[in-house]
Amino acid sequence: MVVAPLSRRELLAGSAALGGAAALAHTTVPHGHPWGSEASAASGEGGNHGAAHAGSSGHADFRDARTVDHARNGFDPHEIVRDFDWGTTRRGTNGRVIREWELVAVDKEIEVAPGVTFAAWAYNGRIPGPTLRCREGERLRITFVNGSAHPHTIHFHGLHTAAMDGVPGIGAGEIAPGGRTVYEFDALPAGLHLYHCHVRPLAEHIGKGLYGAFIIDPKDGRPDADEMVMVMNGFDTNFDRANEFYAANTIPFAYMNTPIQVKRDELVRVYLVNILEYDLINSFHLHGNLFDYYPTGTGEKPSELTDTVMLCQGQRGILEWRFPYEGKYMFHAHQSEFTELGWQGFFEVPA
Ligand SMILES: [Cu+2]
Repeated sequence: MVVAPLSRRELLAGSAALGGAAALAHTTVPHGHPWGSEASAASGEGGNHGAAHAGSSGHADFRDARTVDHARNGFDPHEIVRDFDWGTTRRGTNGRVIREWELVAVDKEIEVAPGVTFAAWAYNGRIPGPTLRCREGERLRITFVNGSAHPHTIHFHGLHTAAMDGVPGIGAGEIAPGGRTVYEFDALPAGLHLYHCHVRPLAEHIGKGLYGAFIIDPKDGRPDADEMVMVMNGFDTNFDRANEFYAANTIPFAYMNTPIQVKRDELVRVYLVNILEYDLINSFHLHGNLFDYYPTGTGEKPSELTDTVMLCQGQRGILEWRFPYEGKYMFHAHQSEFTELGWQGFFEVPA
């Protein structure tokens, strides 16, 4: 399919003369946002935006309120947000826990916005890949199987030997299509880390979806909380090295369409990772509240009580707070462009 050279700013501004996939993308890009109708005026299409502006309902969405078919994708951001993969464990001869996972890289078409499919590369068929979770001091074994038509690796953040670093030319290096390797190291240090493919061109191998969160719990654990993982990402659907869509956990507006339910006064803990390609920074902003922020999750004391953090690619941190009042509270990137192209959602606190 021939794709018109359409920039995301042109997408935002609106353009009637485009054909093919670009026009399809255009119809799905939101022209409304929760705060008013400025975007409508900017688009030059008057009030012709249907559901996006209907009744100023406080809802941002795709045109005609269409949604992505999560079942067809094989994953749902509402499940991913609370899905932690503890793998399987057994005891080594010295009694130490050995924790194991298998990650398979696949080429897979994913509907990243209603009617917009993207030729993704994905670990275990989902973006982000599984949120790998373990305890400090365990021995970890990750079997990597390359079921993709391209060479890939898994590069983990954290402490390990050079041979286990998952980069080209060192240790097993690039894993060819059909190949496999085992990455093995100790779970150190406790904190919030991540993993991603490290094959060149790096922007393509990350931008196509090969990444996930990697959590090492402290030996004594953390206080009980309603825990979630949010991997901030985006998709360059017209290959101009700029993103057309932004999200936490892949699908734009997913948590606007269906807010994340949380309990009043309960501790909420969000493991936040930024893996966004093509943009220098990303951010997380919470409405009606402030959170304790633990950079990289490695310290016992928060660095800050705030309502906004910014992260460059690969940066991550743990956020903790409680909602003292009922209601719907927005969270989103505080770059307005990212917000309007999908990276926003709601927490809903029932009475
Ligand atoms: Cu790769």
